[in-house]
Amino acid sequence: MRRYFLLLLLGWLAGGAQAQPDPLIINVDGRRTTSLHGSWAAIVDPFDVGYRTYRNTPSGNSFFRHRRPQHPADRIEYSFEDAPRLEVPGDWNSQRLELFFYEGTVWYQRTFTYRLPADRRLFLYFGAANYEAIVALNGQVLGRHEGGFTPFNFEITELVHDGENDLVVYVNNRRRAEGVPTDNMDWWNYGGLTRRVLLVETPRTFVRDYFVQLDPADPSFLTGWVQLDGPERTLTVTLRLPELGLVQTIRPDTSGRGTFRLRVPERLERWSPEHPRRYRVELATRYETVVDSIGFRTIETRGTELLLNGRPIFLRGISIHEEAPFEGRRAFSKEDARVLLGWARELGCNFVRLAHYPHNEAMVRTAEAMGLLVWAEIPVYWTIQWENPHTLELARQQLRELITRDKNRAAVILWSVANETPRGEARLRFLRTLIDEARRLDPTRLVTAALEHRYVNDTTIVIDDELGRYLDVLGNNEYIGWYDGPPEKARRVVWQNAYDKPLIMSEWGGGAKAGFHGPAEQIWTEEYQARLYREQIAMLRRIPFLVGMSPWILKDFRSPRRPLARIQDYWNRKGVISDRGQRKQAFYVLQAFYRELAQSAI
Ligand code: GCB
Repeated sequence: MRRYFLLLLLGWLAGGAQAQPDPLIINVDGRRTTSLHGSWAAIVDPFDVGYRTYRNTPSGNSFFRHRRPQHPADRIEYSFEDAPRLEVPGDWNSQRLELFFYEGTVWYQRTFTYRLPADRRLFLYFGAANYEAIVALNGQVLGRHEGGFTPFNFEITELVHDGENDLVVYVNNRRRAEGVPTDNMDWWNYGGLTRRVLLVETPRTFVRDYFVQLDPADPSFLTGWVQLDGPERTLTVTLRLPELGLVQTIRPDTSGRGTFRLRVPERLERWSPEHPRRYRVELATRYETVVDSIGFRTIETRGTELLLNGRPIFLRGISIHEEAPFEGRRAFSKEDARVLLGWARELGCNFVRLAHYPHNEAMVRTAEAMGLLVWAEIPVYWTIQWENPHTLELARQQLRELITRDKNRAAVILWSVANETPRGEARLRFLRTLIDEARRLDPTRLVTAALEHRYVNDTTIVIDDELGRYLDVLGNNEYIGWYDGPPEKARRVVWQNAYDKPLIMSEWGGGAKAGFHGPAEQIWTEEYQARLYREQIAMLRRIPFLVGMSPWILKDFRSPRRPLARIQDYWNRKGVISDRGQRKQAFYVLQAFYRELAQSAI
């Protein structure tokens, strides 16, 4: 029934809501943009009256039409003009108490004025909307996007009016069994226009996308491609790296795609955590110059080693959710990123796992500027619908959008395709498709996943998940001392690896309420968590094929799965920093270990 209704709805929207977003424009920071941030009208619509009638048929008075009464007797039972308002960017849960647990529809609306010159194009760009968004401009539906953590854009060149324009966005964050993520996860399902919303103005023909990296096969060369969009697809593009004195002319083919390969001078300084050097990169046509800041490095494996710029590296990491410091809301700003990543630096990290979904672009760019290596991930989490082709397509689309956005970031070394997924044939097929896709889109990085392990006997654990065959780097989550026995169990455990590949312990940890003190045997105390950290560290030191770790987690984060009153109160308390920014004892245990590792690495 539900499906039937959906089909009907999609049909009624006359193709509009079925329409996919246009191909993604990358590096919007390097373009001419207008912010649509600020206060938007927001109608909370738990029963979707904005698009369906009491007979469950599509409503002729959909909110996309944004009608206003013309006569005193006009009955229009909604009003954007008088609706309460929400800040954009921002999740709705943290902005209004009654929306704290809300999962459903909110209709956003605002106006903007614009004058688009005749030779220019205009796009509406969303950093992300969780989970499903349908966008309408001046009463016309542009299309729909599914997936709460990746960007999308629609071209509005032909629809935008000279002067005032009316923008309506339907956002629905209902959890869905067939979705990515599915309906069961350990984080807050923050809904809304959670990231930036921009107008992006371009020339008729413009540089939509590009990839500029060292050639992994021979890093004395820079290779890549540029993708033009528009009528003049064979327009000449000039690639310039002024600090290196490099200039290259690129001649795209009739599909707008042009490739290049050029030798880099000896003096090129590689990007690394110690020296996060980035170069100005310009891509110019006769109509525009797109400027980016790109670092160059190599990443590869050799047996169980991980090599950055040809040298073995140990990843001193921490896992992070995209939640703001000091408060329970989605993070979206540069300032949020600076604080969160600043804490990681204070810990002594050279690596962050941005769990469990693509974080906002400011996080990745700030990590790159600070010299933090990044594990980037899509929300293929726990038990999703492995047999469902729609689910696979969704996962693939999100992976594509993530890689498209971040493929020029030197900080990103790992694409992770899954977290704690159950072994089985259908899952293997599903994830292999994603791994192939990641390699096809980006041959310069390594592919990983956070796996689970198997006890061979009481004390021997083996990582032998068949997915390991297809990954470059193994990730493994383990909770010895929390879900899996007491912390001291770690003393007896021996880890085995079925593959000649490096391992990152992508999660381990336990909960503590900041300020709660007591004996180290007492669960939820800072002392218990610190004890667990000491035991874990002693164990991890003994694993020869270990190349890094990202303990769970930097900061306490909101989760509906954590109802224990007075301790959790809907926060997952495994942070080494509390939701208010207090460092727990475990923070200092980890910091001391990372300082020691950093010293010995010199
Ligand atoms: C896990 C999950 C993570 C959870 C964590 C926990 O294994 O990957 O998302 O939040 O455990 O705290 O239980």
